[in-house]
Amino acid sequence: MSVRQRRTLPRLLGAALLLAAAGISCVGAAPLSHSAADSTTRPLGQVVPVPASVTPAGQPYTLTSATRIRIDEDSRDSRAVADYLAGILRPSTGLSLRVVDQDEARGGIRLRLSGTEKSLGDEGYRLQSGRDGVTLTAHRPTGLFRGVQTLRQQLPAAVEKRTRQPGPWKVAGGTITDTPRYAYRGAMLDVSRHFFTVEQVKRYIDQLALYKINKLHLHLSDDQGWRIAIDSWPRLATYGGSTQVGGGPGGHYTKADYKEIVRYAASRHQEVVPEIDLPGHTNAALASYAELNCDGVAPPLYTGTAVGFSSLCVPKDITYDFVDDVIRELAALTPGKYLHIGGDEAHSTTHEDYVAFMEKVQPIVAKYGKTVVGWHQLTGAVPAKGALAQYWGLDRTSPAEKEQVAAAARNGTGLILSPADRVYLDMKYTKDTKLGLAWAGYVEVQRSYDWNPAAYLPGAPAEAVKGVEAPLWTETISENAHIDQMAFPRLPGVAELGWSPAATHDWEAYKTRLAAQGPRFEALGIDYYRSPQVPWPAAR
Ligand code: TNX
Repeated sequence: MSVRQRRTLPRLLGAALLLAAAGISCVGAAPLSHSAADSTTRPLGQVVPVPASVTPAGQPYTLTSATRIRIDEDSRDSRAVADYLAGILRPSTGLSLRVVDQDEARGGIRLRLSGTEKSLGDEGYRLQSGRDGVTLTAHRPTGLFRGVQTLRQQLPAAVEKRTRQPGPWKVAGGTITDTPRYAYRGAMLDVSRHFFTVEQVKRYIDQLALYKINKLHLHLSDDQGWRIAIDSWPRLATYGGSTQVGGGPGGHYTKADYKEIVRYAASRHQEVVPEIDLPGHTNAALASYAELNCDGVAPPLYTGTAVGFSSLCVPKDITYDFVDDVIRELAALTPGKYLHIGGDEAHSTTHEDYVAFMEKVQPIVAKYGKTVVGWHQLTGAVPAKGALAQYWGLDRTSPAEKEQVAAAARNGTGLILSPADRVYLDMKYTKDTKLGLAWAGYVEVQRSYDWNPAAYLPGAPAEAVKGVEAPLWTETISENAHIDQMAFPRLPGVAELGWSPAATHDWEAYKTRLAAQGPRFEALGIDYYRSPQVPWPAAR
């Protein structure tokens, strides 16, 4: 299917949905009404993120009591993906969907790992669907997992419910071949301003998985709370983690808790990127250990929302013993490649001290085998070779600051794009949004979707852009429902910017596909923001 055809199809579907919402029925492949939409086959490729290539053809596949999930013999990774898929499909369909070796059945859903399909890369997959079955092919297990998300979204939204639902369960016929635009597609959760339990983090991980996000960045320390146990400095967690914004009890992850988050993220093919924010945003640490302060006096714990008032003591040797211990212990808990050292808003650190600090600290990250990520202020020092800078500027950021980041990018520093006035999930949608902040302006759904990461930062080469990330700062966010309201529906748009080819970018087409996610959010219990910019199907 050509790009042009791919882009026309969503428009036609959008028109059909609008007609349906108005109670006008039409004949054809498109849904006739919302309730019919749920039991009608979703056109191939009407998913988020939109696949790179979609070729509808032939008959749909219908799941039945005879359907098996077939895997290659001896592949533990395929079995894990198969069990995950079965776990999603069984409660709603009521089907047994036994996982079997591929030779034990025919047709059905086949998960196939192929050593020769190298062009699918680490995360790509091919989905072939027809009357006899659905085959997902990938070069790596992660590709199968990403393909499963597409398969899930091809099925009616009710498949996401945890109780038995009426079928039929059809997957449109044809072929999807799909690989990501960017290798880094992240979401950040600030567990410092408000603490979130392991269960809450897992819930978010599951939501991110549906949109093919592959990095979970955890902001583990800030002025208001230190959230990870460090054995060599125990008071960081026990005292520094004992409160949060507003003065609640806070909390921290034991090492076992943290390993469980990392394990769970890995089971959803996500890499955890831990962040210890340095040298600013460190009041919780400074309050826990008087000796870390230049004057030797520990400040009180902090439960407000100001930024930029704290700094580690750059000239003191003990500062680097502290940083070495923390990074060593955190790196040991981190199977992933990256370790984020923050570096933002160090307004209480002089420029000279900041540069000196980063010069000493970045080699510590390398010593423990990790690659540095820092907020883009890191480009005001000398970023280590291979480091990534996370750009969180906005339209009104000064040309000089933008150029500093662009120059670093031209010099080999990779960029993760998180422009605050586009993808900060804590920004209010409009003046009426109850939660969130507005310092970067209001960010409605279209604004968060409608930009091009490759051409966003003037003077930065497109190849320097390694991906996108949507941060969720939590000064005003303390419950699952708050996460839902702010992340949905903006997060799927950021996920699409990270995954889908630039040629597919089209707000009109996207908003129709996003609208179709509404019933899925509901089935998943996600309390999303009903943006008036999106033609959500009429409520039943
Ligand atoms: C800026 S973005 C911050 C955070 C705040 C956030 C609130 C960044 C690197 N620093 O400390 O939580 O704004 O939107």
